[in-house]
Amino acid sequence: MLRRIVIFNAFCVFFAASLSIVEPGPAFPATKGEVWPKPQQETKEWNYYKLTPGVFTFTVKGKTCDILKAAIERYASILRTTHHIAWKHSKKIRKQVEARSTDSDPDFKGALKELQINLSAPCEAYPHLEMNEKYSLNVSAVSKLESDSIWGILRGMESFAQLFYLAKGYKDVLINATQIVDFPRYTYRGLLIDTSRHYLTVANILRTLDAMEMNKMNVLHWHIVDDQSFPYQSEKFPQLSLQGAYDPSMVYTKTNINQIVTYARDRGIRVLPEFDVPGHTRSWGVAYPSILTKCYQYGQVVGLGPMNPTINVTYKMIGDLFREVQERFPDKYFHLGGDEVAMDCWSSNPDLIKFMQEHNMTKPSELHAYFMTKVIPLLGQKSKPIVWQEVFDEGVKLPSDAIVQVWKTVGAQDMIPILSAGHKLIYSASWYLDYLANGGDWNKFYAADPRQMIPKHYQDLDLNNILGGEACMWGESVDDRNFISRVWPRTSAVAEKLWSAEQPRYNYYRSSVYEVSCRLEEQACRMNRRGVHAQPPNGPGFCIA
Ligand code: CP6
Repeated sequence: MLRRIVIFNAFCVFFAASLSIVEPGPAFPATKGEVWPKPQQETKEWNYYKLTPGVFTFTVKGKTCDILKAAIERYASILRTTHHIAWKHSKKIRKQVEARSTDSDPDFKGALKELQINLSAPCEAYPHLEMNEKYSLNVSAVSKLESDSIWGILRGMESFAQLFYLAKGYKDVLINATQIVDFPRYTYRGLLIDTSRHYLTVANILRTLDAMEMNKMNVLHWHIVDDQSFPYQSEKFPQLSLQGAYDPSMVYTKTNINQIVTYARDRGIRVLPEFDVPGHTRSWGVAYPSILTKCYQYGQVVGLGPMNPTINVTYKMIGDLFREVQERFPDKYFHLGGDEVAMDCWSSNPDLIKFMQEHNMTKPSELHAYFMTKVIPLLGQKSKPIVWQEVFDEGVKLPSDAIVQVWKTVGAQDMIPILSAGHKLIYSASWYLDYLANGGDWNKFYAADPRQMIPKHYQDLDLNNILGGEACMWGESVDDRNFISRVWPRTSAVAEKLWSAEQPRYNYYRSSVYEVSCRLEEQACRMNRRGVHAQPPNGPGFCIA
């Protein structure tokens, strides 16, 4: 026992001696009023203004619509809340800290009067892949926000809200004179949620959309069903969720989906449904076992596997269900999955072996190609397909407007053949949120920039076909309780890589890491102020929320 204590103490002495000296205070002090993700072009002045509720107003100078009206309500409320947090805090500390005064400060330019919003084109009904998100913002006593698109106005209003900061020691909410011209580096900036492995409540999905808006992300990829449960409530096939959901309460009704899609649209976020076929479909088979393949071992049926690609009922059901799903989700794209098909089950089934022989197929991946080739046309004119990379890798002839999502290999390797074939792609291999490293662990996400990964000598590839990327929060290890803090602010790192200007190859030891850390510290605190309980990104620190 004694020896153990001696060894333990020796360790402590060793670490104390090898660590640098610890200074008091936060590891990375939060910035004040820095916009996350960082704007493309920005200049800030020393001059600043004060937010006074009752004085400040939003005014509409150009076109308007319901989306803009809702946004004004929303951001007016956010500013009131920010002011209230400062006021509450100043009450708490007024005995200890002498409030600093702005009275004799030459940089103080008085009350902020208004934000004039000038939208020059009519609103679009829904956000879409090619939407314009560019805006310019000029903060002064009378501030101006301009854009050719409602989506740009939304991004600009978020930036405007983020420029406000709480001044330490006094109750004021301040904003510096600032000029911003801003637009995204990538058009597709997504987050995947998985509501099959664990059910997420509608309230939590709406909160996630709030968080995405705060980070200028624009696609919620909803991996709604999978092997473990079928929470999508279908009108045409009610048995799917009646039998396939974890619990009768754990379903998404037509009304729920409508609410989520509208809430997302109001924030310039697309909702991309995924119904993963032919693999990851075990939950479909609780009510409809006949559409799945019987897997054999030693001549015995041992269970059900992927969908049965050889029978018409499979395609009939997929077609009917997808037409219903297309009515509920207005997006022009539909994610068909196509990943991780258990082909060993297919090649164990005597009926499928016979089918392959009759169709001159030599390997089960040809069955996969056959299946996808039959499913893609079921989407009709209403939507275009997105598929996981296996579908491309296994040689399916994809329509030229299909998008391929890369998830298997970190780096350029899997992207190059897809780009060479002229397809558009979405990259997610570096952004698996279910991989946890130590501490805040956002740094490894921040190091990835998909266009930067392609070696320079691939000059003839069109890097604009890398539309963007997606952080993936697979549901095995997260439920309704830990979901938000697992996703945020780690996903904020992905959001900045996808929005902001290209940065030199990121190196953990560069001094810019410090600057980014301090800005992320502020962003995480800001999210908490607005009701998104993001975890601390950087170790020791504090947040007044
Ligand atoms: N579920 C589905 C998953 C995964 C995929 N598809 C997955 C695979 C590997 C890792 C994480 C998630 N859980 N339907 C692959 C796209 Cl490491």
